[in-house]
Amino acid sequence: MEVAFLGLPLHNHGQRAVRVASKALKCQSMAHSIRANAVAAPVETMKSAEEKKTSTKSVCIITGASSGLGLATTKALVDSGEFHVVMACRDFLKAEKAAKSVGLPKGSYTVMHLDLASLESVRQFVKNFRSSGMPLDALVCNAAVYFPTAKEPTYSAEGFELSVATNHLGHFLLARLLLEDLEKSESKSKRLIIVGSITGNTNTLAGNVPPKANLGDCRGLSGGLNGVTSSPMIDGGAFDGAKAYKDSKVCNMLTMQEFHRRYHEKTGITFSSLYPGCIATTGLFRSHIPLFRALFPPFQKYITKGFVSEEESGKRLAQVVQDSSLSKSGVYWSWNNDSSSFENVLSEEASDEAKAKKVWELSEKLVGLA
Ligand code: LMG
Ligand code: NDP
Ligand code: PMR
Repeated sequence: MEVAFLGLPLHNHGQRAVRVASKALKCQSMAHSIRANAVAAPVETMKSAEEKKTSTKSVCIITGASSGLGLATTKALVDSGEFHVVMACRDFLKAEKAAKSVGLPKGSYTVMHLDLASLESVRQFVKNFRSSGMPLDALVCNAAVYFPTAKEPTYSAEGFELSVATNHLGHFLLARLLLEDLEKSESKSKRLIIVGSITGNTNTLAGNVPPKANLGDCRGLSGGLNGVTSSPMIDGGAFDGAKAYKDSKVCNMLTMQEFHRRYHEKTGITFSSLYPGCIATTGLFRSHIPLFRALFPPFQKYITKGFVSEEESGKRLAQVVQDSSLSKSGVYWSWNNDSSSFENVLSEEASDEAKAKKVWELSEKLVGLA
């Protein structure tokens, strides 16, 4: 078997994809039974006290809620007593275990299958969610993958480079489809949040660590990121996993602002992005070299001082979902070391209106909306 740097198998992602695909089939039917239980409350009226309580809660979908930031945010929202969380995850059993590991009470969450690396799965998720009868008050686009050691690109079901496909294109389709559900929400504060990052912003030190994010003229995105007739990279360059991740975060932040410009006034929805802090212990770094995984947390804790715990990051994202002081639309939120939130300034590229429009229009074509 081919082996990459320091013993990490090169075919890791391929093997994972196969395992997840077979698991997904098994999980569909389990998802049904759990959904039927958890979902009954919001649609039925005369039920037990417990179910009545659920029906007064707002509903928030969080993608990638099976670990890291997504799980911690789920926990914070459920603990607030105000939210029922739909954990939109590609690995049903992992999500169930994760929910149990943080002590989420039965009925306070619903796991639904979503694989962002397949547009078909995104569309199916939207159908499943709608048939559950739950309203939608907040959507958090949180899931992401990062392939820093990959020498060659891997691809989504539709053949798009996998990190941009998962982190940006899957979420772009999901958010576009669920916009009408959010619009129907009776909540006073309906929100659509797309998680961004400091590393996509070249107006920061962290954003200047090579390779830097740069979408260029988007010729690779325009060509479909397929590595055959076009480059797998948005800017048309040679594949670089770390850059693809940072580029995908730029797309996330541009998309949030384009949503704001197109839909905030019309719908009243609050659109936001954020940098939750450096959560150096999450699964995001699972395919990085072991030395990096060992040194990264202490480096962030003691040298950059940018480190935050998963719990703290979850509280921050939960604020963006529910806090009335963070209800302004079009904002990229960050936090000071004393954990007070502020409206941060995006890099020139991540706030470029013409680029946002271009990424929006090219993404529409790739996901089949235009
Ligand atoms: C790329 O390496 C990889 O090629 C790619 O696969 C992906 O991982 C990508 O961003 C992710 O990084 C780029 C390179 C950039 O990264 C490294 O070389 C990291 C070190 C790897 C060494 C082995 C593992 C150890 C991991 C430890 C991680 C934390 C580091 C701890 C030690 C830090 C001590 C300071 O890195 C560089 O090229 C290094 C220099 C980059 C600086 C860029 C900053 C630009 C702005 C200049 C400001 C002045 C610098 C002040 C620095 C103060 C630091 C305290
Ligand atoms: P994790 O790896 O812990 O969590 C990522 C989640 O995304 C996992 O639940 C994962 O599922 C899920 N996911 C990955 N691929 C897919 C897919 N195809 N379909 C559905 N779900 C998928 O990382 P983090 O918690 O750190 O990352 C969460 C967000 O925070 C990301 O948007 C990241 O960019 C952002 N962020 C993270 C920072 C950090 O320092 N960690 C800093 C700034 C931003 P599974 O459990 O099955 O693998
Ligand atoms: Mg970075 C100065 C502060 C700072 C902050 C807040 C981060 C956050 N990083 C900082 C500095 C540096 N980092 C410096 C000076 C270096 C060179 C030694 C450095 C290196 C580095 C690497 C190799 N940093 C990294 C990596 C990664 O692989 C991570 C990455 O880029 O993922 C895309 C990463 C990160 N640094 C951060 C944050 C938040 C990350 C990770 C994740 C993300 O953006 O989501």
